Amino acid sequence: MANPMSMKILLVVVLTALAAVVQVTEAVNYVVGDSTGWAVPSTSTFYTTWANGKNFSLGDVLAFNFATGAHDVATVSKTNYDACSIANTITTVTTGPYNYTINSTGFHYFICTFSNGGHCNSGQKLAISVGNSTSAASPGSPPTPPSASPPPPPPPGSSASSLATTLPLVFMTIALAFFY
Ligand SMILES: *[C@@H]1O[C@H](CO)[C@@H](O)[C@H](O)[C@H]1NC(C)=O
Ligand SMILES: *[C@@H]1O[C@H](CO)[C@@H](O)[C@H](O)[C@H]1NC(C)=O
Ligand SMILES: *[C@@H]1O[C@H](CO)[C@@H](O)[C@H](O)[C@H]1NC(C)=O
Ligand SMILES: *[C@@H]1O[C@H](CO)[C@@H](O)[C@H](O)[C@H]1NC(C)=O
Ligand SMILES: [Cu+2]
Repeated sequence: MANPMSMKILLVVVLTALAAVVQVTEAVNYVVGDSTGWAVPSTSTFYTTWANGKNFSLGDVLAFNFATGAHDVATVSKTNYDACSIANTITTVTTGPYNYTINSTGFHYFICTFSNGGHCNSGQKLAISVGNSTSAASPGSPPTPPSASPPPPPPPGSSASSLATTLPLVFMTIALAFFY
């Protein structure tokens, strides 16, 4: 028979673990450039500064706010990012605003291809590093997909929101356990 005290300790441990899981799985929505949006910035280091100190994770969203026809969002290699080369883009999205869901770890490079790379040369370029959110892989091993399927943006009523609704229930249950 478990004594009441150890039951309470167990509940606290479970609750703490649950809170940690909720924090880890919560996707963050980043507005690229904040109020500046996705534009030709006033300083060429603007988007580097914006990205500094941010911890991007799988499932997070980068919201590129721009008007269709004024800018675009191209994903490119590091080489083309550095050179602002618009020749070999990986993907190009011309319709704004655009929500990019981070679906792989490592570096991601974005540029605007307008003005034959002129916007990019003026600083409309973004590089982000996405850390390993899952347990550490062995050093030197090739990057492995962290999960079988990349986390899709949670539609209403899916895991994230259902967790949010079940969590208060968990709290209530624990509160009751303390009273009785
Ligand atoms: C980003 O993650 C690292 C390592 O987990 C941590 O040291 C740092 O404080 C985090 N930065 C922010 C802005 O949360
Ligand atoms: C982008 O995501 C934000 C936050 O989830 C949402 O408010 C906005 O409507 C989305 N925009 C597009 C174009 O999907
Ligand atoms: C990640 O998203 C981009 C843009 O939506 C897409 O082109 C690419 O195929 C995706 N990669 C994976 C591994 O799903
Ligand atoms: C992910 O972890 C591996 C192994 O520890 C490391 O080599 C790699 O640089 C990490 N990637 C990122 C984006 O931190
Ligand atoms: Cu542009």
